[in-house]
Amino acid sequence: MQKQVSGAVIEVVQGDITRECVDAIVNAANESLLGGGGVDGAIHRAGGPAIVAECRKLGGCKTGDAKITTGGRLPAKHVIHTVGPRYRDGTRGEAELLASCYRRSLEVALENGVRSVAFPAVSCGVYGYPIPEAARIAVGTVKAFLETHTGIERVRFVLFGPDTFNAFRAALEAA
Ligand code: AR6
Repeated sequence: MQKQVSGAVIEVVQGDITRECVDAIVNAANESLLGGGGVDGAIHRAGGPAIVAECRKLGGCKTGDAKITTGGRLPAKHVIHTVGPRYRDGTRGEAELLASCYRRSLEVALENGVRSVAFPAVSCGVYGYPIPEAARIAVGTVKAFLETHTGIERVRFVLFGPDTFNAFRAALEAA
């Protein structure tokens, strides 16, 4: 499903983000930026060693921030690595940090001429964020960004499983 927002399009699809043909895919990384499991592992496996070689020069990434590298062998030209919060009890600034991941990723995209971006469900795997709330934050933050910035034409949420897909679809319908 998709929605127009200020001349841009937000889409929600189910699939494997490593196969996306967009200017940049976003990685749900950890602060080391040196790889891990989940979508992080899948991106590094599919993109090859050029990605981690660039990551090593970046000196890590704080939670809520984002940094860009090549996409290596991926169909996407770039990978934007963001670090989501680990969900504890919702009182540790998790919502603001998660919103910051989406905002900073789009700022980094704009700075690098990226016009189409695909996001996974940041923090919704190992980091344990409650999925419906994470979906509302993700969609709300992206929509607010597109309403106040020009240059990004397409933002696609690529969700791996039915739970995240349904939650993001509901959040986009409600937005
Ligand atoms: N395409 C799209 N989404 C995917 C894919 C894929 N190929 N593979 C998994 N997902 P997670 P986090 C979904 O755990 O919670 C890593 O080890 C997955 O189903 O990858 O932010 C990092 O190095 C889930 O919905 O990221 C960190 O240490 C979503 O991607 C830590 O995990 C995010 O799940 C980050 O945890």
